[in-house]
Amino acid sequence: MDTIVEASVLVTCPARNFVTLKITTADGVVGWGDATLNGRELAVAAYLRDHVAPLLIGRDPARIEDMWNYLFRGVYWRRGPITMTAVAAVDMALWDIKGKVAGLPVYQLLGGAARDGVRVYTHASGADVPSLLEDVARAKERGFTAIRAQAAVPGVEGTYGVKHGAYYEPANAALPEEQAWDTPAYLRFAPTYLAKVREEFGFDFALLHDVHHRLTPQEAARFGRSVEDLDLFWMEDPTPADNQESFRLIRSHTTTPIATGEVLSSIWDVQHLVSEQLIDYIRLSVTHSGGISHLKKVFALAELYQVRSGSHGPSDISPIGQAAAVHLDMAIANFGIQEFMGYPDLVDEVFHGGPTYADGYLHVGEESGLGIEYDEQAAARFDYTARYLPVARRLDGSVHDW
Ligand code: GCO
Ligand code: MG
Repeated sequence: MDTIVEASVLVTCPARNFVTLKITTADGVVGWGDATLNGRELAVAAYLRDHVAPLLIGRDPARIEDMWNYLFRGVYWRRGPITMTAVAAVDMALWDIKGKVAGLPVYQLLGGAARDGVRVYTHASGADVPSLLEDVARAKERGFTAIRAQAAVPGVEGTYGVKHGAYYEPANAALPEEQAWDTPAYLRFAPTYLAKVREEFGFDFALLHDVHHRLTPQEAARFGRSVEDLDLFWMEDPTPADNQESFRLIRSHTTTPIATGEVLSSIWDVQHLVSEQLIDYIRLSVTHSGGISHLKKVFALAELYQVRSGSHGPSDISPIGQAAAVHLDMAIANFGIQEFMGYPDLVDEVFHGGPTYADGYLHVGEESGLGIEYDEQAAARFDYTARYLPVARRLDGSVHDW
């Protein structure tokens, strides 16, 4: 039996922070796992380094399901984003090792290709409507067949989802920036620019929009109804999913498809949403939801209810997490779409390999394991830099969901 001889936690910041778990076996096989949780990176790093890594030494890397249960059930304290991101990193690294030992890409171990490629959506945004339209045109030129459109609400400085420069990076300050939020202004404005995108570019591509937890169920119902003619692929996170039942009200008033789940991390967080068919797409990511082993079960549950996958894939999930996502996307029956935001150029210096993009799709290669390697020497040049997501306040100064 091969055994785990080393587990180390690596933190780097090539333009943004990433946490990576490296597991090495006695046979010299190395597996990589993504443990990045935006703005809470060091909490996961400490959880892994202080509480998980010592438990891994001497264990059999081949027993992935047993390891998952050991780390989830065995520790008594369970669920939550920090725990589930730490468990995910171990799980991903063990799948990487299993693939490398077998000489097969991970998607083959998950059942093989259920499709030829993984359809992705990218982001288009603008500080005003003309610049949003230019950005949509750029995304179309790059071959994307699915585009998320966001524009800054006039008078609402720092609207979420809008790029400053080439990349959208919301974790932008050493202490959280405070941003104003005005729901009525958003509700008046957003349907008008989504309509302009359709007027300009037609209907032969998927148009997505992220509401980012900004509405009440009743407001979301109104919003969804007001954009029905625009044929959105989805409206994302129309309201927080803390109370899963609140989606029923939205559902009963609009046929605009609903996606949610990027801040959720376990099958129990989505059980009601899925089994009551209150949503259409489930957005849990491999990185934040217990890894490939757990997310595969979430998608299998969703398959029973015709809910499809639509995994979160922002730049705050590392290229290792993104690679793991694409392997899983390749192998499941109820794949919907994968978010693919891309990364700042410096990120390529640390992460080598990974899925390749062509004509609106991501493709994994035939390398064994996850097909991506972490360059420790390059990573060591970039020190962790504190970066926090903003906080939203309504016009009266009270805190709103960001
Ligand atoms: C998305 C998301 C992100 C989040 C970010 C927070 O749909 O891609 O909403 O942009 O805001 O992942 O860390
Ligand atoms: Mg989102």
